[in-house]
Amino acid sequence: MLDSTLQDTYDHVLRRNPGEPEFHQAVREVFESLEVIQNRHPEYQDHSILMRLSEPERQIIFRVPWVDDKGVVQVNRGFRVEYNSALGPYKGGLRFHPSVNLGIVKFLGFEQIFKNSLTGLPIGGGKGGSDFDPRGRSDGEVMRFCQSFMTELHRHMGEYTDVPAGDIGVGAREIGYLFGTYKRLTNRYEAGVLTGKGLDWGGSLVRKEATGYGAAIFAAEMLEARDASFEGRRVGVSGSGNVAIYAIEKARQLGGLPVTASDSSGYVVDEKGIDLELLQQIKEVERGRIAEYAERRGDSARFVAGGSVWDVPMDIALPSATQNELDADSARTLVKNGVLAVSEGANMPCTPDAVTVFREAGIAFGPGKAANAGGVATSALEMQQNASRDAWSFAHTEERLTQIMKNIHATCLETAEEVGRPGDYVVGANVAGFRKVADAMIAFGVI
Ligand code: NDP
Ligand code: 2IT
Repeated sequence: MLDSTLQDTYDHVLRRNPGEPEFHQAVREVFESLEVIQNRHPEYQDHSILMRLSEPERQIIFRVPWVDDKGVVQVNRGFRVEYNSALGPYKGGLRFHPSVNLGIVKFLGFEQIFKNSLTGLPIGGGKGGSDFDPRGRSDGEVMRFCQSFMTELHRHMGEYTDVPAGDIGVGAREIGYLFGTYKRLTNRYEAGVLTGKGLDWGGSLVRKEATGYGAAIFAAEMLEARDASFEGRRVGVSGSGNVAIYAIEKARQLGGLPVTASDSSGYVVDEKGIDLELLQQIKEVERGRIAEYAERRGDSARFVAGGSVWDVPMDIALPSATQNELDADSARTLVKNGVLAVSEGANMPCTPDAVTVFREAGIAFGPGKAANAGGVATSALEMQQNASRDAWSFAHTEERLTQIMKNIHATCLETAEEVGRPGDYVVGANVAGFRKVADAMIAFGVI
């Protein structure tokens, strides 16, 4: 149960947003964390900050018609939730996946507010996407879809207004089609209006790697705080997309042995450690399925259709696929197998019950809004480079990313300690992320 004021506000959120369970879940977790500061900060209540934060500043829903390769007209639904601009222009990714609906986009936009605040960089929170399913679509189909999507979205964007990027189903190819369309429609080469761009046309080195690298760095920081490290540890990663691939790379660089990867069909275990080049070839170049990894890798690897990747014994878990992919049963299995740290590469991959299992077992648990903030942080670095018409080296950009992740880790720990919940990264991330946004909203008055 929440305390009575928070419960009233939460009930109000439930009533006003029916049928959006992921949004409710994300809001509830933040409200639970804020109980520890309720009494110390009557001003937040006086200014109805939580009520205001529960309502996006703007929600855009639009039709996306396009013509497939057979000449048939298809219609998808497009979304952009411009959630909160207290700290900067709306910033957050676009997701193309059949499961996308308004509630999913609101949950992701809500998380993004606090994540972006934690980076310490001047970015507000937003998210968008479509129920378009890129799987099995040709390049031409993806291009025509992106062109139609941007034909509507462009009027809501701008480098000082709203700056989208990638997420599930949206990578460099899609950002290219989207940026090309934006440029044509506006007649402006406004590089800072989208991030995750190609390196030849305004993109930043390290952006592609940043989310996965950051999630592994966050895990390393949590381990170090407990006098442990990646060295010689088995690392389990779920997913095999952008975040998973670079979480695997960084885990290996840090001395760990990444042994798993997955997609929605199943998972692979590779006792010799995941072969990064082979994984990149299959997923990034060929856009294939993870089952092919086991077929091509030889004896050390096997594919398990269906099933849970979390059944594989591991010391460090980096869930990097999608929301609610790791439930309480999986969490109990991980704990039984001796997991030391869980760092969320994906957004909200662990269910609330799974988080409770980790908390009660004393496992170091890094919530997504802290652990996967490296992606959006590097997007903000891309915006900095675009604004100054500059391009930084890989080493310099990676150094900035590493420092940002270390700062986020330290902020979470210090804040958790300050509010009487030492070691609780969930409370630390939510309170620290929230305070900056709330204070800015108070400074701006009721707008
Ligand atoms: P990609 O599209 O590159 O990869 C997604 C991976 O997750 C694929 O392996 C996919 O398998 C799997 N997956 C997606 N949806 C499901 C599902 N419903 N059930 C099972 N598996 C699924 O996306 P990203 O790597 O970019 O994103 C992964 C997660 O990280 C998401 O939660 C995203 O919000 C989060 N994130 C991404 C950031 C970024 O910079 N890209 C930044 C911060 C967070 P399949 O191909 O079978 O669908
Ligand atoms: O969830 C996320 O933080 C992202 N998909 C990245 C957002 C961004 O603007 O880089």
